[in-house]
Amino acid sequence: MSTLDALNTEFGIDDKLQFLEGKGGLTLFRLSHSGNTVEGYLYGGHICSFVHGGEELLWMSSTSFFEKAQPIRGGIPLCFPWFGPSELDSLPQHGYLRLSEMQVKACSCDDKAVSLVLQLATSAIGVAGNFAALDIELELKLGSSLAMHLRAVNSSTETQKVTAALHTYFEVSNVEQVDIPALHGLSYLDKTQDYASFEQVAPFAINCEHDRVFSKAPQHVELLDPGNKRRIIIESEGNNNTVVWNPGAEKAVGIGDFDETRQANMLCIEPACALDDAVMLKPGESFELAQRLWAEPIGS
Ligand code: TA6
Repeated sequence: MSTLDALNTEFGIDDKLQFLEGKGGLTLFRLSHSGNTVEGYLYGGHICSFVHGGEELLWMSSTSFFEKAQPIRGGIPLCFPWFGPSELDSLPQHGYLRLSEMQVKACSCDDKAVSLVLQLATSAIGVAGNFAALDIELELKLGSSLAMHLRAVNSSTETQKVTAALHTYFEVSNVEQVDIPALHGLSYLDKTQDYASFEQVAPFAINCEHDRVFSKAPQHVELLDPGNKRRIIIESEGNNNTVVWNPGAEKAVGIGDFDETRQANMLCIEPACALDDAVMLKPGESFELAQRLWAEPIGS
């Protein structure tokens, strides 16, 4: 029996959960419920599409790699167990989870939602250092919204420092014309200016590279997109920060797997625990970072 057949036999749920061959031969899962659809890869537990109310909410780069050892560009990369560059030079930016094949742990379905739980067992990780002793799990729940919970348990005997982000690439009509009112007036560290601290002015008006780590993260954030006549709602839990990122037109050209022709159509808003807000996980302790996403017509 092929791997796909085995997955479908053990975990498939009629038209609600299927496993298929995705790009680059990677294993794709498709969740469908309440008229909404999510597609993602076991590789990285990486969601690449969320169609809500018939509209795609996520931006994907048409020039993304779909091959092991390379991260997927767009959708929702899971940055874990570190966000940004590693403190150890030899390790990859944004952690090893987005470069690791997850396994299916469980699934279920009722009249409200379909759920899928993926796991990355410690034994599956070939990364040096203490990080190898984290048991990582991603729970996805799709109904009228998409909820995702990234969890980890420190199964080692030493305290581990963890940073993380749900690095969500949203599809927008024009990044210069969208706004995120919940972040107005909040202070942020600007990665493009050596992490100097500033206060966010209103409206956002993103017409150049933005790479901002907001230190007080509201748990309810709305991305207003008048051009698409919609607002995307992001409810998060467990994040100390919110990161806002668009590389700007110039830098986008230099990112090999980034479709620069659609740079103005993306904006990352990322619930995160970053920089000085790292979490110190004692042995046996668990970490959880979560978000729930959905869209509503503007004005409603
Ligand atoms: O979240 C923002 C950020 O950390 C930026 O600094 C930018 O480099 C981006 O993530 C993308 O990182 P990546 O490793 O996926 O190219």
